[in-house]
Amino acid sequence: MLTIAVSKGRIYEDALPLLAEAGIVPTDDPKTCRKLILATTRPDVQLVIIRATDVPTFVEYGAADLGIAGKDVLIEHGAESLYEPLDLNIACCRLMTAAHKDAPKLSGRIRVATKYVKIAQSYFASQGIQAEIIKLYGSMELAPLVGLADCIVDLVDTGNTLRANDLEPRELIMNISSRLVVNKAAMKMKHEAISALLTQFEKTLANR
Ligand code: PRT
Ligand code: MG
Repeated sequence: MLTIAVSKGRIYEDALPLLAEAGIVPTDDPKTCRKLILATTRPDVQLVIIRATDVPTFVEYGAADLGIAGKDVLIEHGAESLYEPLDLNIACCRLMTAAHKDAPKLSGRIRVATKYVKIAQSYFASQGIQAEIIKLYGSMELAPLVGLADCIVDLVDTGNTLRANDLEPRELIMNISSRLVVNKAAMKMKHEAISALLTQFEKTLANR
């Protein structure tokens, strides 16, 4: 049995066509079904539906053989213990700094609200900017509006969320896409099944 960890939401939606090309179609829809383990049309493959930030943990411990996770989550988690053989080029976005549209260019010692503490720390260090990082778990956009922080570090896709809150994107930190990750032991023990799947994904991606 191969177990693939996927998060509900945009990654799941973008991963479905890719999985389908490999003959993997879940027999339930996680939007309407509360099951956390989904069987698929392939009797040797099941999906586990978990929070995006938990995907590296499940794969690292071998609770899932494979996983699909955003590069943002992988970097923040520290994914040295995982193989990352494929950029799936799905759920693409940009990790950026953002500030109030009327705020001047940031300088001096600044306060930054983000859920990406590690990435933010190393980014501002690399820029020679003294930053105090404030960890938040969501609604980062609120922080500059209520004086909690001078800027935020968050994912931007259309920019609508920033605009709706009078913020604007400032510096690009990195481009983000979702990656396939593989447990190292599973890569050895289930080599045949996993490499067949990798080959199939590569073929689909090459045709896009
Ligand atoms: O939602 P939940 O708290 O369960 O977890 P999550 O937010 O980590 O999961 P989810 O499904 O929202 O995101 C999973 C992954 O999708 C992320 O780790 C990214 O790799 C990828 N991704 C791609 C995004 C976006 N695009 C994105 N736009 N994740 C989040 N956003 C959010 C962003 O944080 C901001 O709030 O969407 C908003 C900005 O979008 P625009 O279009 O308004 O710019
Ligand atoms: Mg979300």
